[in-house]
Amino acid sequence: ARMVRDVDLALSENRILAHYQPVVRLDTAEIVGVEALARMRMPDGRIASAGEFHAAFADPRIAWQLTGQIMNQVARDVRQWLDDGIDFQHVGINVTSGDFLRGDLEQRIVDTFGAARVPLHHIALEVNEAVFMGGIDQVPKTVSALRERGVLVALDDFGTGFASLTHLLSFPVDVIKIDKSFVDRIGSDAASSTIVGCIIEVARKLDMKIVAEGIEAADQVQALAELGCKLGQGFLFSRPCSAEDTTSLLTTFA
Ligand code: G
Ligand code: G
Ligand code: MN
Ligand code: NA
Repeated sequence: ARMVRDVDLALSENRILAHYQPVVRLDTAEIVGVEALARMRMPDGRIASAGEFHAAFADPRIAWQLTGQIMNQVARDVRQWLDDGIDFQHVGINVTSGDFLRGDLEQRIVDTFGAARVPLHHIALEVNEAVFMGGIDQVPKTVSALRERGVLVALDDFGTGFASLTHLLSFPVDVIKIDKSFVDRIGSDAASSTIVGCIIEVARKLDMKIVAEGIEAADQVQALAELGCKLGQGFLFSRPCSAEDTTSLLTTFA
C-alpha cells in the first residue's frame, strides 16, 4: 500500500522517468535499439529502478498511468532521435496484464505515437511469458492487432515461464528475448547452451529475432555468438541510462 502511494505521488509529480538500455549487435557492439525502463526519482534525488517499485504495477490503475507516462516520454525521445537523424530500429516498451485488460492499449499506442509522428515500426511491445501465457483473451487479440499495424512484439523473459516453442507457432511474435537466467548458465552448463541453441534455431526458422538479455561477461558474448545469437543487451555493453545520455550513446554508436 505504501509502495502504491509512493508511485502514485511520483506519477502526479512527474517523477517517473524513462531510462533506456541499448540493444547491440554482438559482433560490432553497434546499437540497434533500446529498451525503455521505468525509474522513479525519489524525494531525496536518488533514482530508484523498477525492481524497487515493481509491486505497484499490480495495481491496474497505477500500471496504466505508468505505461501512459512512459509512452509519452518514449514518443518525445524517439521523435528527437529521428529528428537528429539517428539510425535505430526500435524502442521496447514493457507492458503488463493490466494494460491489456483495459481494452484500449491499441488505441493508446496509435494515438500517442501518431501525435508524435513516430512510425509504429519503431515500437516494440515487450510482453513477458507470464502475461503472454496468462489466458487473458485481450493479449493475443491486442498483440495481433498491433502487429498488423506494424508494432513489433517481443516475448520477454523467455525461458522463465510456460511458453514453449510450440506456443510460438500459434502466437507469433517478432522478437524473443532470452532471459538472463539462461545467459548466466551458458558456458558453465551444457544443457542451457543446448536449449538456447535450439531456441535460436527455431526462431531463425520462424523468422523471429533473438535478443539475449543480461549479458555481463565477454565469454557469454562468445558463447552466444557461437550459438548463432546476433543481438544482446546487458551491463557489459551499457547499463540503462537517462534519455540525455542515451542520445549521446546513440549519436556515437548507432
Ligand atoms: O529496470 P529494472 O531491472 O529495475 O526492472 C525490473 C522489472 O520491472 C523488469 O521485469 C522490467 O521488465 C519491469 N519494468 C521496467 N520498466 C517497466 C515499465 O515501464 N512497465 C512495466 N510494466 N514494467 C517495467
Ligand atoms: O524483465 P525485463 O527483461 O524487462 O528486465 C530487464 C531488467 O534487467 C532491467 O531492469 C535492467 O535493469 C536489468 N538488466 C539489464 N541488463 C542487466 C545485466 O547485465 N545484469 C543485471 N543484473 N541486470 C540487468
Ligand atoms: Mn523487458
Ligand atoms: Na526484458
